[in-house]
Amino acid sequence: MLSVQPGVAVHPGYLTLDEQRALVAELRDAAKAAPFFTPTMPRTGKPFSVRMTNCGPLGWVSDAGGYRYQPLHPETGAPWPPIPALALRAWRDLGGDAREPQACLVNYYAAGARMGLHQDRDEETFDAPVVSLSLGDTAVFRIGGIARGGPTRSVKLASGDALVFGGEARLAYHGIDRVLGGTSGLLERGGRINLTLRRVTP
Ligand code: MD6
Ligand code: FE
Repeated sequence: MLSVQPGVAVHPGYLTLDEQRALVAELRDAAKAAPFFTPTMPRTGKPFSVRMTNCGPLGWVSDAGGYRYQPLHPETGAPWPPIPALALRAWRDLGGDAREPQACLVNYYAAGARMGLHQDRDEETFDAPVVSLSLGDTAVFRIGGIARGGPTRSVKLASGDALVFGGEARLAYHGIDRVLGGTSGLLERGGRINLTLRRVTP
């Protein structure tokens, strides 16, 4: 375990290669039930470069109606598929004593996709940490403090790494600067998948 700053820990190689492959297979099934969609920014309507889907009772979406959690896929109207077993295991291993996760956001980064600095603050409770799993190409993750514009540092997240993000860092600004193409052979078409598990209600 590598402590990045108080509340933020990276667990390099948390998932073995076999587990990473099994999780990708679970996600392939999930994406059949809940296809990846392209979220848009609430005010500008600008599309995200990251494509998303969700698993679990609640899914995070963004469109003209704002950022929110909802129980149904925005395009198919179907409930989200269940959270993959290995993701639930990560939550139980790393999430402390928090209640079961309600949302598992799945982000897909094709070449050139990134995610700007943001806070995760659409949940009704910040008591539980966010547990994140990375699959595929290595990402450059940037993290700062809870005020926008403060100093930041970057950490590389490789395939199989877990990140726990909680405590005094739960509202810290963070984002993905870039994904380093060709650094992993896990995903047939390359790119990166990130799962973030969250508790939404107390
Ligand atoms: C990503 N992750 O790794 C984006 N948020 O692709 C996040 O935005 C994130 O990894 C909160 C906590 C952990 C995360
Ligand atoms: Fe985030």
